[in-house]
Amino acid sequence: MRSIERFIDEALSGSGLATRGAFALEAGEGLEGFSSGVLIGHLGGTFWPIFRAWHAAHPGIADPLDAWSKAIIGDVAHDVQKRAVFPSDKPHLPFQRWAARAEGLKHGPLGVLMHPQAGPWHAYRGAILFEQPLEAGPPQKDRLAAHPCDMCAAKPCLAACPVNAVSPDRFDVEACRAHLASPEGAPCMTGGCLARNACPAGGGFRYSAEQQAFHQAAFSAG
Ligand code: B12
Ligand code: SF4
Ligand code: SF4
Repeated sequence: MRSIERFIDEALSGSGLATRGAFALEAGEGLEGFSSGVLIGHLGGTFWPIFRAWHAAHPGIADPLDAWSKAIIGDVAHDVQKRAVFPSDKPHLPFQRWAARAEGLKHGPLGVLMHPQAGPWHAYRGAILFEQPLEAGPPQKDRLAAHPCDMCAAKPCLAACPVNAVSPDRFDVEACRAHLASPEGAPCMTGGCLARNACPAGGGFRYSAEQQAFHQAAFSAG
């Protein structure tokens, strides 16, 4: 691991977030003057109890997970005097492309990148950008690691959605949202996406029902 990633990880300790690898920026990604970045996110629900306590102390705040991520990662970026960017920034920045570059991950039918250990149970909360290219570090342990979907013959995610929103190459956002808004969508709203939960990959990293209900509420609200 590069020294800057180690420094960022130390600064993030106690937040439940961690670095998720470094990536080179490419031309056309709209971030003139920057060459590289370090991704920040989580595997499983490591941040959930910490975020929940913060949320309880900040009731009524809009988009609380984005606000918490900006507070935590913004402080670290301030410490290293660099710019922080976030998945919620508009126009949207290509976080999944950066993650594919940083961690060698590929998409599965659920539309999320599949992690070799955590399966679909992980996400990105921000990135810190650098003007200079980051020096080459040692090879990432998980880089270009096996893609869980390639080893999943049964593909239960494709059969578990009651409205067939999940298919090998497309996620039907409209069908999913319509189901979530109907009374029949209650199980997906309270316990999480049935298709994501049918996935055998990353079982030990599965989010709690409470965390899944929080994400589903945010997703269905648009
Ligand atoms: C807009 C958005 C949505 C929209 C529309 C998604 C869409 N399919 O277009 C809605 C609200 C529907 C949505 C839903 C969800 N999202 Co969303 N979303 C985003 C957001 C904010 C912007 C995406 C974007 O347009 N980026 C800009 C383009 C230029 O960037 P990009 O890296 O090139 O990303 C595109 C490609 O990777 C492309 N892609 C490339 N190959 C493939 C292959 C397949 C099969 C698919 C489906 C897509 C795909 O998909 C992206 C465009 O949508 C990103 C955060 C971000 N800034 O990227 C999160 C993000 C992609 N979402 C995420 C998640 C977790 C979800 C949900 C599971 C939410 C939940 N309930 O927890 C659902 C599931 C949706 C699904 N099954 O696809 C995570 C994915 C993490 C991961 N492990 O990969 C992200 C990265 C946010 C985060 N904080 O980590 N999302
Ligand atoms: S069920 Fe199988 S194909 Fe579907 S996302 Fe999980 S590992 Fe991939
Ligand atoms: S949340 Fe429910 S409706 Fe949407 S894709 Fe998952 S299983 Fe299907």
